[in-house]
Amino acid sequence: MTYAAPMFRHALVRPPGARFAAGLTTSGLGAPDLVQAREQHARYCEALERCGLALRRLALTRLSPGTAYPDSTFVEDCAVLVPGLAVLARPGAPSRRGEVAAIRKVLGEFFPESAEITPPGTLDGGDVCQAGSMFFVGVSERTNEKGARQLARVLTRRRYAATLVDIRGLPGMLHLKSGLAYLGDGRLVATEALAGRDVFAGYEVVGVEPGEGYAANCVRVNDHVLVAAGFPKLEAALLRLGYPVIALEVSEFRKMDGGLSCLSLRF
Ligand code: CIR
Repeated sequence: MTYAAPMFRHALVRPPGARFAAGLTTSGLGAPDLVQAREQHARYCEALERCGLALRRLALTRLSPGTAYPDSTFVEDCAVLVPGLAVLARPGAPSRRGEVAAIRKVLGEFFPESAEITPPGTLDGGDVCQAGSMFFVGVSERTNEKGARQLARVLTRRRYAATLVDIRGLPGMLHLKSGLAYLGDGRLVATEALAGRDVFAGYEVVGVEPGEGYAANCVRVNDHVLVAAGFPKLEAALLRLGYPVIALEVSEFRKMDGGLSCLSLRF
C-alpha cells in the first residue's frame, strides 16, 4: 500500500449558477445567499491557487456557471479521477445526471482514457475517498452497490484496491466524504460514526469531535489542508500535526448539503 497524498496540478471548478438555491438539500439551514456563495467560491478558488494549482488556462478550469442544474457547483460528484483515466459518475439523484455531460467534455481535454458508471449502477464522486492506492467507496443513499462495484472493478484493473463502506442510515452523511478525508501519510480524518470501523484499522485516524462533524470534509491539497471555517478543534488538531491549514467559509454551500471537497475535482 502506498500512503502518499497525491500532488495535484489542476482543479476543475464551477461557480454556483443562478438557480443554486433550487438544488437538493436536507440541511434545514435555510436558503443560501447567491452573492455570498459566489464570494465564498471565489475565495475557495484562490485557496486552490495558493496550494499550487497553476493559473494557466486549462490548468485551473472554470466552467461557465450552470443554469439548468442547480447542484452543478458540486463538480466532485460527477467523476473519479486517477492519472490517465477519468471515470464518469452516474449521480444517484436523477436531477443531477445531466451535470456529467459538461464535465465529461472538459475532462476529455486532460485524460486520454475514460470509463463510466452505467445503469443500474449509480455513483456520486463524493462517496469515493482515495487513500493512496486504496479507494474507499461509500454505499449511500446516492451510490448503490452496483455502482460501487463497477468503480471497484475499473480501479482494480488499474492495480488500485477498493473497499466498499456502507454508510446508509448514518445521520448527516450524504456521502462517505461527508465524514471522511485522507490527509496522506496513512492518516485519515473521520467522524465518530466512522472512526472505529474495521476497514480503517490500518490507518491513523484523526477523530472529529462531536459537534464538529461537518468539518470532517476537509481536503489535503498538496502541502495544505483546506478546512471549513468555524471548527476550531479540528483546525487545532491539524495544526498540531504540522499541516498548514487554510480555513474557508462555506456556510452557503453547507446550506445545500455541500462541503469543501465537492466544490472541485483535483488532479
Ligand atoms: C446534493 O444533494 O447532491 C447537493 N445539494 C450537495 C452535493 C454535495 N456533494 C458532496 O458532498 N460531494
